[in-house]
Amino acid sequence: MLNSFRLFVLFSLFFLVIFCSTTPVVQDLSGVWTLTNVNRSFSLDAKVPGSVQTSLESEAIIGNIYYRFNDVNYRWISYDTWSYKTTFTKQFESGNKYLLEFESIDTISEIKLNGITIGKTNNQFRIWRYDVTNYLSREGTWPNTLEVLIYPAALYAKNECEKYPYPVPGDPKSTVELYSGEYNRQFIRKAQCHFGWDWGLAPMTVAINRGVRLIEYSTARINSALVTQSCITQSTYELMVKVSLDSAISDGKVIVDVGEQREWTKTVTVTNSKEIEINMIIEEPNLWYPIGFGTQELYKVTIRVENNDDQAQDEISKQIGFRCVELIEDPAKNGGLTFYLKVNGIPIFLKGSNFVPLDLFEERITKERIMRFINSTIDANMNMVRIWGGGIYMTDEFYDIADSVGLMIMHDFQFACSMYPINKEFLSNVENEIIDQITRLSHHCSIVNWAGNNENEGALDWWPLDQQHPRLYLVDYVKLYLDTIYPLVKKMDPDRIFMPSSPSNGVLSQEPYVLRWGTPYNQSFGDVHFYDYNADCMDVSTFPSPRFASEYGYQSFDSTYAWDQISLAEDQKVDSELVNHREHHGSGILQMIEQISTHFNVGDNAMKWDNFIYLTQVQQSLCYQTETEHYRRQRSSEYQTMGALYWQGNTVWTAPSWSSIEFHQGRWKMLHYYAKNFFSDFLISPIESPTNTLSVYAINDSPLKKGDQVTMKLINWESTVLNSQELAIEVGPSQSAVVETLNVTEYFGENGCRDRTDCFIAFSSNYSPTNYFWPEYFNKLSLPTPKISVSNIKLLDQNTVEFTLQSDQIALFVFLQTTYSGKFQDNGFVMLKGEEKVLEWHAWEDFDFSKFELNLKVKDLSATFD
Ligand code: BMA
Repeated sequence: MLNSFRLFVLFSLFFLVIFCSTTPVVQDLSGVWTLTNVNRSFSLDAKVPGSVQTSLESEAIIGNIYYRFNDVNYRWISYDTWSYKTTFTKQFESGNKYLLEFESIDTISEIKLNGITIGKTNNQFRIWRYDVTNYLSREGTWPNTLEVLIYPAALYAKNECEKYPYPVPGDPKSTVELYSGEYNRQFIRKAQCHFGWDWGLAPMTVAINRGVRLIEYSTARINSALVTQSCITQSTYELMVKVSLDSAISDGKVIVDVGEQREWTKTVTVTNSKEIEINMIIEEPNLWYPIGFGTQELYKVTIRVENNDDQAQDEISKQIGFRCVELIEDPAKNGGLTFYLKVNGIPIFLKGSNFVPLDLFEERITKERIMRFINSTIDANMNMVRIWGGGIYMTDEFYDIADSVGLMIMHDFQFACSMYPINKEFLSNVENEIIDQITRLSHHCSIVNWAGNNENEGALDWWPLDQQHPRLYLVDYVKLYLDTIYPLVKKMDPDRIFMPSSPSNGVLSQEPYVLRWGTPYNQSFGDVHFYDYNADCMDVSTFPSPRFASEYGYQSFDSTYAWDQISLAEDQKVDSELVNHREHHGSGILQMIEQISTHFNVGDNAMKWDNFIYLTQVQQSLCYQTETEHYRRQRSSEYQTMGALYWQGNTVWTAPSWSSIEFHQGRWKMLHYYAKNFFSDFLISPIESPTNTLSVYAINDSPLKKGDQVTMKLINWESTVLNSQELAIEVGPSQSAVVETLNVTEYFGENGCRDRTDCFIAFSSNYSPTNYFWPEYFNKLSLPTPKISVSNIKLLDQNTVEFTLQSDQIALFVFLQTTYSGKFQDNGFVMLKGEEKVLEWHAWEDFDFSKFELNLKVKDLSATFD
């Protein structure tokens, strides 16, 4: 009797919960839809989220999009009109409300529900929501038909351009032709690199590229919650939560809880309101630190709406981390102002790369690929990536992972290398985009800033048109970034650093908000982007001495493995039609050849496909090493350089590019292994002055004093150690200091080194990777031809192979590759005669251990000798 009574109570409680629970019900509408083009010559099943291009590829209607010239061959797809259709049933409850949500549509579309147009979209970066209560079928069993018609983006952009009262300078004809790209990108809010870039194809994706859902609710639903923080002191934070409800709540409350154990909580009662602001003071939270400076403490913020009977109406949660990010612009030692970040009071040298979309077909950006990229970034001792303005705002996953590993993000708004229109419609479209993205992203502690755009301030005098009418375009620039975007950031995300552009000189005054105009490449203020392809990249005197180098770089080729996936044997020549088709940077190949010939012997062997590829990677690695170490050595100098983000971490297809990671499987080029070394938190870095003084720097990025024992060895090309010296060094926190100086000529002479072509110096230590001083370029030397053997190949665990390398002569830039994707413990290194090197390789995929040896290729510089 007692038992059945208990059951009865439990049952009643269960139903009470079910029927009283009024929280929104979400129906996921992603899945397989039907895709047709306008004349119905194509009809296929297509995944949503997904693009027309990848759907046609999976149904084998077109071939591999990345193969040979297919970027151009398949451009027709983007000129057709496409219809995505699905049906779904929904038990309609009168009195309830129904909302249809698209996280992103790419780009110009019309949305129809049961034949009626419910909305039109014109911005890939907005979240589109429609109240569809009046358009749903009232009969639960009767299916609703949802259709998204997507129109050609290039035609829309062309039309907008033609309607515009005056020209808006952007990519000229020569550039668009070089990229095999498309025109007028500045007239449409679609990822700007979809139109082609100097490292990328122009896929002109047509897509429902993120989630689609139907939300059913009956009471107050949380439409959005903006969660931001302001650092009052390093241990006191103000958390600001702005909740926007879908409909006014007449009587109820909003509760904000911080932490799993509700360490902090605040409840506000609400009467007849849709917009609710809750500010709370958080005392002494555990802080979030960038990687290398502490742990990443994260807290869950839960925002709950309840009615007066304590019944939940809606609830959402976001993950946050408390940290103080300050941009320090103090008078600098050499005039001008400093420009660096302090996080939680610690000055941080920013080390990293610039990020472009992981894939231009967004549906292919899996969590695994994001993880691989971010892990690769962290593995290479980087603490930051800059999300560049010509791509996309990434999905939440990306920022969640960055938050959890301590990777800082500099974030451009998505405008790049162009002037932009400023008509009413465009500006209001941008406003909504900024509101959507700040609302979605502002709680992420990894994001340290918002920047108005990439290089558009610099672009104010790039073209004849803006040179002729400087005021016209300057006024437009101010209207878009300073009068439209900046006030939104100030209002919505006031504690976040705003940079007008990258690069920029920062601001002259915050109130009123006035930029420090003039060339944004001024080294005494703000950040710079620096490229000089004609100068010798191993001569430090050609580099600037800025406060922060947020872009710099040189090109190289992807591996032969990557090219094998997308080309034929006939394409695999340095001057083939395919290579020229994919080299979008004017004179890029010639510049690589010039740079290589300055430092290496370039004969017939060097120009062979795989050797040339190898040489471009060796050269690229040396260029970035030289330039990055130059910036790092200057952290304590009068220049106070405090950041080096090279261009570019990743890329979007197999082509000559600046990237250190290939598109194909996210494999590391040689540069990425070098980055791991040149970004090491503790680094020994030698540099010779024009008067032959070698200064040996020790760079310590950590906030703790560091002592180390450095072994300095003078070695000749027969691998004889002519002199070996131990240096006991000590470097203060966050400092770069000279720990040893010597006169190269005297030191060589005294130690039996014939001349500069006879020897080099190696520096090894406990905390720094081995680094070298090369007194002469490699084409001046007579180098031995080593034989490198591989032995003791062992499987350490399912994913790790260990093996031993040995060389019978000195071997330079020893580069290991396998057909399997994975990463080596070290690569691109130097081996001395007789030296044994035990290395590990970590697999990223299943592989056949018995074939590992066969698949392991070892190359060194001698392969390029004639
Ligand atoms: C920069 C970037 C990109 C470009 C790169 C290489 O200035 O902002 O626009 O791809 O240079 O040219």
